[in-house]
Amino acid sequence: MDLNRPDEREDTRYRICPICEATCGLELRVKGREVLSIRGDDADVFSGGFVCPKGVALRDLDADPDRLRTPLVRRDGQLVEASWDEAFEEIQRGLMPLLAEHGNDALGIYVGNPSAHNTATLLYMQVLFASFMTRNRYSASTVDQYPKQVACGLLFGTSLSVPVPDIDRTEYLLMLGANPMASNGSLFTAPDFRGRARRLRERGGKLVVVDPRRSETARIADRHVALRPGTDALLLAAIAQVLFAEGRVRLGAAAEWTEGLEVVEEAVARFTPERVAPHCGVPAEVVRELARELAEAESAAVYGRIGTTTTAFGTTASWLVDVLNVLTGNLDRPGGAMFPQAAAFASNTQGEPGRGRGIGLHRHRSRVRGAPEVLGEFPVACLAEEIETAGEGQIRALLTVAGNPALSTPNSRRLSKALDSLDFMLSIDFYLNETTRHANVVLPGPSPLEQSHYDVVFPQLSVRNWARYSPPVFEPPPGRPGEWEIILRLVGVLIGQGPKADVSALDDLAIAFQVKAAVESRGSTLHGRDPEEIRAAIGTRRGPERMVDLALRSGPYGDHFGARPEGITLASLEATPHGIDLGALEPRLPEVLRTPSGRIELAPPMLVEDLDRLEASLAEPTATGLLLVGRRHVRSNNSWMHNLPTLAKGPVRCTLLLHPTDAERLGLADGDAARIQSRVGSVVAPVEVTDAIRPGVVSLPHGWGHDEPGTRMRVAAERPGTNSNVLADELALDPLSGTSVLNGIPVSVEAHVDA
Ligand SMILES: Nc1nc2c(c(=O)[nH]1)N[C@H]1C(S)=C(S)[C@@H](COP(=O)(O)OP(=O)(O)OC[C@H]3O[C@@H](n4cnc5c(=O)[nH]c(N)nc54)[C@H](O)[C@@H]3O)O[C@H]1N2
Ligand SMILES: Nc1nc2c(c(=O)[nH]1)N[C@H]1C(S)=C(S)[C@@H](COP(=O)(O)OP(=O)(O)OC[C@H]3O[C@@H](n4cnc5c(=O)[nH]c(N)nc54)[C@H](O)[C@@H]3O)O[C@H]1N2
Ligand code: SF4
Ligand SMILES: [Mo]
Repeated sequence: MDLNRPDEREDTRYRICPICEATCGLELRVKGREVLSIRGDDADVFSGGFVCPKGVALRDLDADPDRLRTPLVRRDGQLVEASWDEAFEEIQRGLMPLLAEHGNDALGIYVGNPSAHNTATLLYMQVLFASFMTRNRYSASTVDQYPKQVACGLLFGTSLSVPVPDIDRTEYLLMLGANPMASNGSLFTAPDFRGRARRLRERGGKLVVVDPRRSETARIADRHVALRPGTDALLLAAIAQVLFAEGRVRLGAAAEWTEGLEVVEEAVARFTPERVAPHCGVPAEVVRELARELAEAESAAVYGRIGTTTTAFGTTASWLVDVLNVLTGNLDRPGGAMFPQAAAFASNTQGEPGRGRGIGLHRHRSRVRGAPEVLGEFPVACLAEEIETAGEGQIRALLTVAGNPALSTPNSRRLSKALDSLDFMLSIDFYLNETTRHANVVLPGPSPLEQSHYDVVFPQLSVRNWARYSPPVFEPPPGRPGEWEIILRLVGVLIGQGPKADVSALDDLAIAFQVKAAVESRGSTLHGRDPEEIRAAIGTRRGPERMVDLALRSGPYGDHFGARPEGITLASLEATPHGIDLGALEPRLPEVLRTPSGRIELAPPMLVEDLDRLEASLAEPTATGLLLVGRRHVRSNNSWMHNLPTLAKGPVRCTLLLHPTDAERLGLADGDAARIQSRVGSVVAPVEVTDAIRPGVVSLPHGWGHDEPGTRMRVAAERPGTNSNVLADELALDPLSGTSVLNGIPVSVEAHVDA
């Protein structure tokens, strides 16, 4: 079928939105190669018509004249347009001598957030990592969710076995450090949070939000607890203490599968509400009430997100969230915190049910700072020093894929400088932005509307089970490779096949490898099957489609290549453009577990020991200065949608929120310019005075600062905003997960006087 209909007739297409974790189904009206309009797909089995302004703005993204459509190659200091062949020859020339001389670790790789929403980059970067080993792997995960993944990996055995709140059935939702009214949910795939929260309250349930700011979510909640930033672990430990002390612990069905309860009881005993109250800025009585409400609710779920993870105790706070789910009998039961069962790609549906190897953690250390490896990566906060510091293992070349670390990671001024000192840098990205401007070669993938879509990650984090697939809305222009082909061609260079490697042959090799793994893996639904038969059955497809088909068909709902003829295949998803609903979440204990013990390891020694560090924080004086936190807005997405006109319009959003008492003390008024200073940097931002923020706390969103030279984002540059990560300290980490402290950064604020 010719998707770009030359006859210019209007047509309707369906596509899952690839922007955020809500994964809304979209309905697009198109004419020829043009998008006429985008709205929510009412018939989508999961999102039911919900859409936000960013989904609608995919039209702007598709049409954006600044979006790169051709590779860029640096010639005489300037990035100029080049052919795909020229670009790959330049990569061969610039990169391979460095690797030959210094080894693979000389290439650092940073993978950014959109790659988790892009089937091609997600699946094919795995191929790249399987065929090219470097220790120097980094990603946005260490400025985001790694604390939760580490905690869940230790408790349940795989890093994506993250319990999600069963919002559609729960009677009580305790939410910490998350603002799904703006973010649309994270590690919690739940389109239309507002509607779900409304129904929760209509059936008599309660929503409680813990956040130093009266966020959009706190505004629709039954109760808002404005704690001091960085103290969630203390609050959660104290809630656990109350549950034990008042004899309210009831494990329910999880009891049979849980070990370490006594250790937890003993370890949290010292965190009484009275002790933590001054630090949390929450009265002891409120802590007790929260514990009692949680214990007494018919069903309840505790959920924590970025405000809890990007703090000095991120992993411990994330652990305690699920400790509370276990202690109140809410883990793995309807209305509690449950494990989705994804149709494909989930490690907790693979291998032997109920037992596994657990996760890899702290297996080696970074060269300069000695920071521990976490789930195969080093903290991105170490990236600059690994580039700057000479010696064996130094990063001399960098690959970035769908990432903008120059805005998104701590002490970004230092990192920007470091990027300039690289011998070679390659970016796979479709904008010339604050990061890619440093590159020697930029390779742009096609418009998202020219790529197919199957969510690899988010069905593993979703409030219902479902399977949905979108074919490309448009065909890419002739000669324009898909992102999977770009990555495979790069693999060809990296493994020594040169810039003209046979991409198709590499793809065949990759799938053959996956089929082999599936038939050889004990516990796989394909164990013992003939690999030739499986390969033949999926052989007509190419690229991500073939991998998705293999994963779906061998997955828990799959047709198992004939063994379950009624099961799902990619073809059955193609025949259902609004998706297949696989039902409400169901209890999965003990089969979901992949821990070595086959139990929920509720008291991992690393986390129990960290409670000593947490207790020590009680001895530190509560800071008298200001603490900086972040926030999100529904019309913005991290650092990269600011060039889209329909999103960019409206009031200036990159403002410093300041409580009236702080504003008065500092002599600042609405609209004044404030200078904000931290240990590592200083920026200027306009002030917005509001009582929605806790006194002593200021809030500035991240992802702004589009006024660097050498970028090509004309709309964004009109209102560049301020880069808050100039203030974030690259030395401040949660030591267990290597994740940066991005919330609760000590700062000083003063009136800015123009020199
Ligand atoms: N201070 C502070 N800092 C933060 C945060 C915070 O809350 N506070 N949040 C952190 C979090 S949660 C995250 S996830 C990170 C995000 O950090 P990053 O992932 O590094 O950055 P993004 O802003 O998401 O930039 C995405 C880049 O991918 C490109 N891109 C978009 N779609 C595609 C695609 O389909 N293919 C390719 N190849 N490229 C694409 C865009 O052009 C852009 O350059 O920021 C983190 N930084
Ligand atoms: N519109 C929009 N949607 C997005 C994104 C976006 O940039 N824009 N980014 C996407 C990404 S990559 C992610 S990871 C998710 C994140 O999704 P969420 O985790 O929901 O993130 P935020 O909306 O930043 O909400 C975090 C809240 O934590 C609060 N907070 C700060 N410090 C603390 C603290 O110490 N303790 C507590 N309890 N709260 C604190 C902040 O005030 C803020 O209200 O959103 C995703 N969705
Ligand atoms: S909430 Fe908005 S950005 Fe997120 S998936 Fe839905 S339409 Fe896309
Ligand atoms: Mo994120």
